[in-house]
Amino acid sequence: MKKTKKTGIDTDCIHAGQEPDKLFGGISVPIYQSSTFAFENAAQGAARFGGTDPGYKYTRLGNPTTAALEEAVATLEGGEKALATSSGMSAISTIFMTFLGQGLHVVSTDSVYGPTRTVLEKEFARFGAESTFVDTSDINAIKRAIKPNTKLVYIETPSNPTLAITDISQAAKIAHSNGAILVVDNTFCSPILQKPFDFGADIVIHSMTKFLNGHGDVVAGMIVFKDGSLFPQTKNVLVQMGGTIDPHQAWLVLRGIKTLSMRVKVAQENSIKLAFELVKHPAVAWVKYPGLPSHPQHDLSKKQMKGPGAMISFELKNGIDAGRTLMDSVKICTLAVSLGGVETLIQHPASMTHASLGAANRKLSGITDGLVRLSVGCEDYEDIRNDLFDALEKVTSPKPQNMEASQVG
Ligand code: LCS
Repeated sequence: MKKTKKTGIDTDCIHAGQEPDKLFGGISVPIYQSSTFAFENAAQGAARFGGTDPGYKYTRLGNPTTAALEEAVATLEGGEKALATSSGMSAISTIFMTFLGQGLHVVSTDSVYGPTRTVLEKEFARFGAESTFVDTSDINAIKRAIKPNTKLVYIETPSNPTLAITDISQAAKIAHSNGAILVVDNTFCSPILQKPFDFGADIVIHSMTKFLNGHGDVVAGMIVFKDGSLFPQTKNVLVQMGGTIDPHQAWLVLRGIKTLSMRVKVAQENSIKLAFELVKHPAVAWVKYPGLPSHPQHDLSKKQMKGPGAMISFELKNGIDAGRTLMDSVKICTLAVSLGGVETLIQHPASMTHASLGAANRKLSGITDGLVRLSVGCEDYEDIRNDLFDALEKVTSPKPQNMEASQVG
């Protein structure tokens, strides 16, 4: 796209980073499926490694298809630079590896995606990094957790799976006034619904496995930087630790992004209708969805999100036994982890995505044993609704709650 003026986000999904190919004019970015790049002569090779020639050298260090994807996502987020990674967890651990270390501290949302917490508590702790997990939807809890050695405030908003919403502006103020940086995992919203840089974030993280790609066929991640200042040190860590993306994977995400805006809007429309119907169902104990006035941060969601999104968490009156019957009875909604794709997925965080946290941490983070998480897709609304409501018909007889999650998902 020859950019003459600022374009809208729907246009950017289709064109940002995606210039027609210079060789033949193909409108789809070519997949440079090459591990290495030939130099014309020894001097050119030396200049590339010396940094005076910006050409490509080796795909772990940079690749044209990957660069197109990085430009696309940086544009969508309103950031200056981006680094694509092999998974969302690779993006997250690269950030921890870059900014934490012996005696350094991170304050994090307690109900983050399970492995984000586990990697800090079990892996980074082995190297002397400290972490404190708090309910960051309570801004005072972040303030209380800050220490002189805090380098990172890490928030996931809305959080997975409790959909708690953290005030990004407030979190940024606290982080900055204590010399720390604010990192926001924007996976649940995508840049279509939330732009953390507009509220003071320094770095945005994505599991591109989710909404950005959206087709359930790729695992990938992205780190986006508001400005260039934190980019070089992070890039060094990423390329040396080796968590970079493969060009074919990068191309699949680029293709997915072309329809990001349409997918998010359809899935969100379905979710709004579903949340308002679910909340009235007699078998349902509660529904957590940012679009419902009953959501504790409903007003904040309207301030910092452009829409309530496509993730719904709910609990049935008869707890996990009823949830299990529901999950075993659906036919169109698929029982699977992951989220943000065109297909509606249903899963049980306590025994699947958040099993690794252990019962005590789950309880502290509000992840109840009966919580069922729905990632609403783009199927016909009536089909999703009827599938779920037919399955809810089977949830009748009350049974005691005796769930003890042990599997790792
Ligand atoms: N951040 C969030 C908010 C996530 O939900 C996930 C994965 C990740 C990061 C990690 O991304 P990955 O490495 O898998 O690309 N969330 C998953 C979930 O809720 N179910 O399965 C994976």
